[in-house]
Amino acid sequence: MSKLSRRRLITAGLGTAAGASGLAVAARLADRHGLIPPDHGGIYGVGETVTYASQRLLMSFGSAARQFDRSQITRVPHPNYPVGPPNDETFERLRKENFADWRLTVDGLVARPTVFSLAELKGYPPGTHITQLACEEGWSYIAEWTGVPLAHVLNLAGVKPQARYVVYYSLQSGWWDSIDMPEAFHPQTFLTYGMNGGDLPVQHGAPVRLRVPRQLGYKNVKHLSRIMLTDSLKNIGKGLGSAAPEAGFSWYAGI
Ligand SMILES: Nc1nc2c(c(=O)[nH]1)N[C@H]1C(S)=C(S)[C@@H](COP(=O)(O)O)O[C@H]1N2
Ligand SMILES: [Mo]
Repeated sequence: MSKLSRRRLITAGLGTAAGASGLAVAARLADRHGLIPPDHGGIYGVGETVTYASQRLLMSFGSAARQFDRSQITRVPHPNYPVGPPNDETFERLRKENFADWRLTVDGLVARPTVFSLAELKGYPPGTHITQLACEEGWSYIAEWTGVPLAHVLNLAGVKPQARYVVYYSLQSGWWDSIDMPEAFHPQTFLTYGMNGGDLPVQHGAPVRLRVPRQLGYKNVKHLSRIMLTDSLKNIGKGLGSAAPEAGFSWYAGI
């Protein structure tokens, strides 16, 4: 069966199941096709599974986040820190030296675990896009982002076929999240080191933040330190895929 007709069949199946026999059947179908988000048992439950599965099947594989004109860039973007920017000694030392000693570790299910410096990341062919960062609280801003597509770095490290999620950690304790492989390899998903033509400001995530423009602000973790590939999120944190669902937010935050 061709990929498209198979997808159409699954989608039709999901829709019918959700309408006719209840959401539980749709969830079972989603499970069979690897479309169960890691936080499916949380307060969003089955409905959350259907949102994730439908978006993944219907539109998200190839779709792109909306891009804007340079004239639409927000003059004063809003930095958001529910708990304040990192102010520990380690971060201050890195910052004073313009992050020369900062390193990004890429490990887990990769053929070649690798450590990257900021200069190395800046040496790869850069990507840019003018996209909106939208917070779940309702505010948003538009900026031009520059970085290396995450796909490039993942390909350098060599993702093993059994990898299903990319987990990413911040230097700021308590901040970590994860995305699935379609999101990780999406061309707009960047390891972002530049914003509006300059370096990424500290309050927006220096030296590098993950920019996931197809998902809400909280997935865009700042001050990255480590990227880890895994086939399961079960043994990480509370097993819900990120710190966000532990606080009541959805793991999949597609917009
Ligand atoms: N390390 C870290 N990453 C973070 C946050 C944070 O407090 N610390 N806040 C998140 C939230 S809730 C949002 S909406 C965006 C805000 O990005 P901004 O500061 O560029 O507006 O960053 C996300 N990434
Ligand atoms: Mo947010």
